[in-house]
Amino acid sequence: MTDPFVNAFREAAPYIHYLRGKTLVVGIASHLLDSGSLNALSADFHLLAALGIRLVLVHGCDTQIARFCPQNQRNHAIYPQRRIIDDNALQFAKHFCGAIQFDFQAALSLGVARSPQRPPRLRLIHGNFLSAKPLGVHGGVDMQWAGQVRKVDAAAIEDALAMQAIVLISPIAASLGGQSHVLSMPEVAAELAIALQAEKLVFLTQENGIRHANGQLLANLTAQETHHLLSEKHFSISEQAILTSALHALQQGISRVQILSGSQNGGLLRELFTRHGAGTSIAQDSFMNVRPAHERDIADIITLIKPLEERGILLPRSPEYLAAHIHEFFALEHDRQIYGCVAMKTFSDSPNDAELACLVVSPDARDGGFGELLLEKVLQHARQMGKQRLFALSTHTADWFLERGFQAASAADLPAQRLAEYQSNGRQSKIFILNLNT
Ligand code: 1C4
Repeated sequence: MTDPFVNAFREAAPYIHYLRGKTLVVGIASHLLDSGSLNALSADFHLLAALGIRLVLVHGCDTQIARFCPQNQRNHAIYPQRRIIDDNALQFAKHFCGAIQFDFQAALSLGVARSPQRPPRLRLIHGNFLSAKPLGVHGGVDMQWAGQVRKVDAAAIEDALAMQAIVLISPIAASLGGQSHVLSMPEVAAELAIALQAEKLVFLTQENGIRHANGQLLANLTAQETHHLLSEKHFSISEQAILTSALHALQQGISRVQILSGSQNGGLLRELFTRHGAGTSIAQDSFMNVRPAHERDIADIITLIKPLEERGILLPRSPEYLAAHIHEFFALEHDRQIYGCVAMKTFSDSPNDAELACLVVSPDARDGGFGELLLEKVLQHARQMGKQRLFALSTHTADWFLERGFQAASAADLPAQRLAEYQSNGRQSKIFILNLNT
């Protein structure tokens, strides 16, 4: 039996490799700054930085303003998700943001002190990386010192990241009129991710992720599903603000937004370095994607098919064969990992026929409809190419094909080229045909 630590570490390896040198923007909800989560989070930030991940952290201050300046209410009819910031609230926000920078410095130093092999000192850089503009007057109500992001100085942040520093950004920035404005943390995080073309935008919140109105935690959402959920209006103000900014970031080309608990120990690590992640992941499109396979997928395809070849379920395919025929393959991909494949073979002696071959879904992704998704892709491709019959040969999966409309057939139905191979390999596979004209 393999040690669970060894398994977990091996599972993390491709993610570590993939995230090295990539930029991660992490929005930290203001609730977490009160809850004592900062030390645990900072230890994880330390680890991420040590793994070569470029970190930009943005914290909120909304909970603290609400507590210390209760007169600064929100008025959603006037400006959704934002509160008016008067002089008093602005002063408070400046004090709070100043103090929290020192708390971050202290928490990051703790991570260093705890390590027996003292790692190099981590730099934390904070600066005027943003400019702001006032929200203005809405419906006759002046939002006062509440502002929004005007510009992100991406070049300056890049310079700081190039020094292997963690960049910490507070939700206050100056306008060109020389006034400070309090910004929304989710908006700042999204604008930073867009300006830096970050690999991921992560929101650390008090909740475990996004829940359906019935309480069910939603692990994966598309942008369209998120729009729909937002219209159901069962979210808190902070969740609405995060989801709205997440959608904006996705629209502007960020491929993935993750929302997870910042108070659950190690949640961020689980999200970044395990297959199943933690919390809610939002992407522009569906999570499992079937696309044409490329040469760079060959190693992953070999890992998938080898055990099945050894058990006689699939025909043996050498790396050379795969390299020569990779254009016939489709890969099932999620988060840049290959979870399945299928090939569509054609026959020069029988131009109306195609064969669905090398169909595999990784054991940890089975029974999720992905086999069906791969089949759909081949059907679509075969129809586009004007094929009239699709074959499949199988030793173990007869019912799977019969349940999907294939008919049992005989060797006499095979194209001559395929018949010759069938007779020579002696596998006595069952033969199935789907008529594509019906
Ligand atoms: N028989 C019947 N039903 C099966 C099944 C099986 N062997 N395996 C899974 N199912 C059922 C599940 O019970 C589930 O049923 P339910 O709960 O919905 O009632 C349903 O299928 C799940 O469907 P899905 O769409 O979620 O399917 P996935 O689990 O995503 O994937 C695979 C289904 C069969 C692809 C998956 O189980 C798998 O990878 N199995 C191991 C590989 C395998 O058997 N592949 C089929 C190959 S046939 C070969 C070649 O090399 O070209 C051999 C050629 C020759 O000459 O012999 C092929 C085509 O690759 N041929």
